[in-house]
Amino acid sequence: MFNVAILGATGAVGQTMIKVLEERNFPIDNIKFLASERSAGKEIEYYGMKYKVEPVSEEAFEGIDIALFSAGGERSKKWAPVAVSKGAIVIDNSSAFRMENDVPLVVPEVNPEDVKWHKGIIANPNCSTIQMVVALYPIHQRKKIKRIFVSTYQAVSGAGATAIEDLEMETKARFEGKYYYPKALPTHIAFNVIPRIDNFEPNGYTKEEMKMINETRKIMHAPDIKVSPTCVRVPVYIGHSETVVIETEEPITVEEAREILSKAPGVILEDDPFNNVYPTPIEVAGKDDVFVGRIRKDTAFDNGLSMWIVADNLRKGAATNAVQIAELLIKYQLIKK
Ligand code: A2P
Ligand code: 11C
Repeated sequence: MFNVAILGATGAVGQTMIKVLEERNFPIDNIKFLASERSAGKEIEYYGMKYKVEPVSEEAFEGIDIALFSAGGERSKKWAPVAVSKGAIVIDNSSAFRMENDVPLVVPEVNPEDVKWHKGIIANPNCSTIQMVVALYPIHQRKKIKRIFVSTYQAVSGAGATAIEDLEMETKARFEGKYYYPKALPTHIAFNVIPRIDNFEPNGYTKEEMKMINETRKIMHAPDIKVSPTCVRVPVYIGHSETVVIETEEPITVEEAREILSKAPGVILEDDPFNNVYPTPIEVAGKDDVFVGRIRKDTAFDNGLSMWIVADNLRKGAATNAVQIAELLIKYQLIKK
């Protein structure tokens, strides 16, 4: 049994982490819910018991075995070294450490063994990257992928609890003929789509897009794979969707891809377009798997395949993946007690 702390417990991902730990019956001795001063004293229920949220502090990490972080990059940079110095292993959902050479970046269905070389911090990848590599890695193992073209349709919950409120408030305001300007998103989201997630880099790509390039290479151990991403925010509460086109070195048929994906860990194939069967975010929200549909031969490349990938960004894209990493730590006996 382990002592667990969640930093960012009041946030959209933090709340989902609590649910996922409970659902998976994670072996917990003591649990601590940490957030900012603003939330101090708020109550959170876990297994029917009420716990008070504590403001994060150095002492809060005393005796903690596993710390799940989801309070933004700045908080991770500040508190992860503190938690590690107190003996905790940090599983960090932010982008703060993902590309550090001594920090494993792990998707349990793809590179579970990478947890073994951690030095205290293990990074949880970006949500849009996780769902893409869960679906593409099994294909890559059979037919090497050279190139990936991906466009995302990302839910507002990826930008946190305030962005969820933004979608609700702006939609209501529009129906009431009132004006509302989003607080957490860069422009209007109700009845709109936004071709910008995170800040722009000098090369014209956003940080979110660069994460999809760099994280994919690191997780799949495929430094040469080419990724061309465009990331878009859509007025959906939960569930990121992606159109993905791959080019493989060898030809691959639709039947082969379906066969591979029907057996792939963490993947559910929902691909019967003529009977209107394909995944959508509303149906996928609340589930832990990555759903794939619309697999078809791409018309622009000889060895090309197109598909549609959907997953719950708060679950497999964040909380579930983090808890699965914690389960790997137990499986490989990496937690010192
Ligand atoms: P709080 O609710 O006290 O602000 P989201 O991504 O949904 O916006 O959630 C962000 C999470 O990060 C929340 O739990 C939030 O707590 C937490 N957080 C934000 N700022 C800090 C901070 N300075 N110290 C600790 N936790 C923070
Ligand atoms: C979004 N993918 O949907 C982002 C959220 O690097 O962990 C996650 C940002 C990150 O807005």
